Amino acid sequence: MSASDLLIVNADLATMTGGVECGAIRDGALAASAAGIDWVGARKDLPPGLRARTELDAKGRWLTPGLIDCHTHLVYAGNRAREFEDRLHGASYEDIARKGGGILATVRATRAASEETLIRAAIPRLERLLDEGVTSIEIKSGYGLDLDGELKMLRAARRLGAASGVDVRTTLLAAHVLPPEYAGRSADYVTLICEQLIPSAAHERLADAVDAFCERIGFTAAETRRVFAAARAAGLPVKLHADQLSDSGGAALAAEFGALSADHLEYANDIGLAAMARAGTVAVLLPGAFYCLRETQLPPIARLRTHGIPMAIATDCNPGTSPVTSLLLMLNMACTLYRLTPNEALAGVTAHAARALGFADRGRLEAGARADFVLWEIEDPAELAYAVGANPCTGIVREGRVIRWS
Ligand code: DI6
Ligand code: FE
Repeated sequence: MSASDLLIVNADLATMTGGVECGAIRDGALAASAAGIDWVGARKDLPPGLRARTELDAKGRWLTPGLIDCHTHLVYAGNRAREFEDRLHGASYEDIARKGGGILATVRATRAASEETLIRAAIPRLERLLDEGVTSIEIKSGYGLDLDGELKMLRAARRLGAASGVDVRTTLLAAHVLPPEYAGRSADYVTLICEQLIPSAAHERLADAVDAFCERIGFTAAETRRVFAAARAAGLPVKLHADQLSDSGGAALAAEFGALSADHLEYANDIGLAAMARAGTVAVLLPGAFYCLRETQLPPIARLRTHGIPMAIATDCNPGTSPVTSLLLMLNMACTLYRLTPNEALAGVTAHAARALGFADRGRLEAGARADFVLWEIEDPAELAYAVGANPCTGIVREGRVIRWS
């Protein structure tokens, strides 16, 4: 066996490779290089010939895969604190949207901002997520809604990844809301998405996937189908904001196009869930939006379990429904609000979040996986979901490089 860059010993490993209790290996060891994890197992089974340039003592603490935030709208300008106050006084999210506020308020601010301004605004949000051990993140467009604006957002997202060292996956969400200049002409806007925005984003390699908001205040199922057909023609996988505020048939539509994920799903129907199970579509749960909207319709957790649909959890970081920059807080909310088990919650930000982004190489501690992992000052992995406002992240390794270790 050739030498690894890094050997971590004296760690309890939450491998997330299935089974009960997060695939735990007590008193484990892990060898890794920039190219990936070379070996994982119990320390007593370490191959005698295994050598590493650097050895790190985890001092009995827990090591998990790097966390993956698989649904964010991290890049945007401005904020919607006033709208938050309006909602507290009784205005609904949909009322505000119909009056030209909501997503469109952020569209105005984002269109007016330069790429640099968008990056500068997003950095503190990104840093808060990285500080909690996020090593891969998805970032959507959707506040530009024209060629320049959408590509500007995607470029800002790509540059954030390059500057921060975190792996960014970009998603084109041009079908977020109808831009004002297309009022009454939604078919024309969908044509723009299909004939210009998707092909341009694909050609410039700025988008890794395509998403849509299939909803009364977003796009109809028929319009979403057109967008997805164009994504398929461009060779891009799809995801869907599905059944968040009403049953729009989103779950079934996502499954029909073999979507990587269907997200939110509060109002999803059982036919849609069965179709998702057959298609292997991941359910992404977004408890931050549920909480901020004071939603009372719970996503169908029991039925997701019955169907064996993998559940991922993400922040949905956005200025309207989820101004959230803590993935650990989402673990807590997924347990407290949705009654996920702490183990399900941890799988939701590791193994299942990886699947929601189409990654086969991460979210688990296993040989061959990307060398992204996090060390936690905890005695039990359940603490990651249990504590509110704590950040026990004490070590971060990204692609085999030690970013933090104390
Ligand atoms: N659903 C959401 O939760 C976000 N977008 C969407 O389609 C909200 C975006 C916003 O309000 O700015
Ligand atoms: Fe969202």
